[in-house]
Amino acid sequence: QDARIRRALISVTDKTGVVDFARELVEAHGVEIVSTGGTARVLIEAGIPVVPIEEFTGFPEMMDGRVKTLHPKVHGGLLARRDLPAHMEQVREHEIGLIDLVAVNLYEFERTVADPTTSFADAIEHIDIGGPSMLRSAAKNADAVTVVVDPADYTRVLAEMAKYAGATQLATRRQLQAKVYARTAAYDAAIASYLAEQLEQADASAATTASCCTGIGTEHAACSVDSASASAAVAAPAADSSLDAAAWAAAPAAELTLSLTMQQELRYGENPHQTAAFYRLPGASAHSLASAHQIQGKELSYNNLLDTDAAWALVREFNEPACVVLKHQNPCGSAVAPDITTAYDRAFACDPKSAFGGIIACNREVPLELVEHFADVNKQFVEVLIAPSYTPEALERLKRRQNLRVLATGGVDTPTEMEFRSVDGGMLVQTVDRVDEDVANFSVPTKRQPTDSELADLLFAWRVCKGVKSNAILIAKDQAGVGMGPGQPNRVDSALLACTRAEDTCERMGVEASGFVCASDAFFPFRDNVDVLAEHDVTAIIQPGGSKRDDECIAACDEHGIAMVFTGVRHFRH
Ligand code: 93A
Repeated sequence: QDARIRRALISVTDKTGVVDFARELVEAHGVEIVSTGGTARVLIEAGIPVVPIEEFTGFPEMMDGRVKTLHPKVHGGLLARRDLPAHMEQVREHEIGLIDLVAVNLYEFERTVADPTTSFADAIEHIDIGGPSMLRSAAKNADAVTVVVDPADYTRVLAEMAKYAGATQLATRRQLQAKVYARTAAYDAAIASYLAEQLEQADASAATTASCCTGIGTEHAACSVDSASASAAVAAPAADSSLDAAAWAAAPAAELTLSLTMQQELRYGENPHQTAAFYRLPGASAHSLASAHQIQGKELSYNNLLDTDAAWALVREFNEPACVVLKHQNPCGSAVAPDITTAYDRAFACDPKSAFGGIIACNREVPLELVEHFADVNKQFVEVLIAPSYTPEALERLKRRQNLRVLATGGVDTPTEMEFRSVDGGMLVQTVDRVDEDVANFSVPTKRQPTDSELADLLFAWRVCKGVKSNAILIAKDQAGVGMGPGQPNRVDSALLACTRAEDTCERMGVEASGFVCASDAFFPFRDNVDVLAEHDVTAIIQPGGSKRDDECIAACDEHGIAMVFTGVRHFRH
């Protein structure tokens, strides 16, 4: 197509280089310049002839500039297909002037909201509507229209026009086209992220939280990562970066754009020679780790964050008071009890040796008594304590452990719905794993049904097992996780490990090693697991079922008098 540029529409907030660009368009190529208010003024002052936008559209700029270029004469002039006679007929009929080049850059929304003193109303006024619309129209019609969103491209366009008698090449227009949609997607992502953050802040200030909190890291004031450069360029259907997990799950977006907000620069990564930082996702749940407030203690490390995340994910699965002691991604202690201090005592008792240097997570307000138990009675060295809130007395007592990182989430809610993990050169995205299956759908294929107390322990173990690395086996007794077999590459080793730990726990506590129940995160491939568990006094098992050899396992259970529950759902955690 003839892409000679005869008319250009220039409307820019960043006026860098625009005068020289417009001057050369006019003087070297005889281009007619149409321009909006502020841009037109700058060009006219520089002595460049300009057709004001009002004259071009026959309509005044109105509503404080909210409506300047949103007019069919503009969008018709950009979108008309020069190769279709019907389009060109309509152009003539409605006296539309074709626009061959658009140079637009947008109201500076990102810069405006990066200033913490910006009001909400001011932020909204900085949402550019007309600019992105023109860019998108022009880019859609890149077969005929040259679109320049980046002032750095002015010289390139001029150079090409000089070479090709006032026209640009299709290959160039295609590159400029792609640049436009990347820019408008990043722009919308920044708006969505700002609005989601505002909603969260409103929620957070509505909720009652401990008073003396400071944010983890630099919170909100920190720089917003430019999605075009540093963005991990994942997630969120483009128009909505607030991570609508249900919408995404229904139709995973082919292209996902995510703008991440820097939450905290970390001293280093998993190891001291690795560089690391913590970013906040748009749509982070109100009581997520990313939303938590650090009340006191040393700076959180990369590994602290990983382990605290795993611990918090686990306790928020429980409605009743629950405590988890977590080390290296696995809950080495877990218990529920009528009160949170008892839950802590019982969780700690599961494995005091492993609890050294662990994370404590509680799903209830932490009272003084609990702090006294871990600090004075157990003298437990703790890396991080995370809970919805703390009583004033507990906070006072915690001050004596200056280094202990104490986090308040302000409440307990359901987790952020989407999960991201990186692989070499890529990103995996999934909806979050929750234990929300309906017990009514569980079945018991064995001759023996679990007793009420076995069933209560099975349901407890099933929840905790979700937080254990696969292959995961968890042995529970009296609503506490007494033995754990995490992360073995074969399930029977996990079972053996869990049973041994359970027996050690009982020996240490001076109680009989019996009345164990077992949860397995995925089905048993062979009956050998059942045989091992039976040998170690497990009387009831909960697992998904669905193995080719279920029949073998059911027969083994029946031989040993074990009751087994099938959940039909598995909870791998790799
Ligand atoms: O307020 S808008 O969303 N409505 C419009 O119709 C419109 N047209 C252009 N913003 C609009 N623009 C933007 O104005 C451009 O994207 C550009 O950033 C800015 C240039 O305004 P001025 O030429 O008055 O400085």
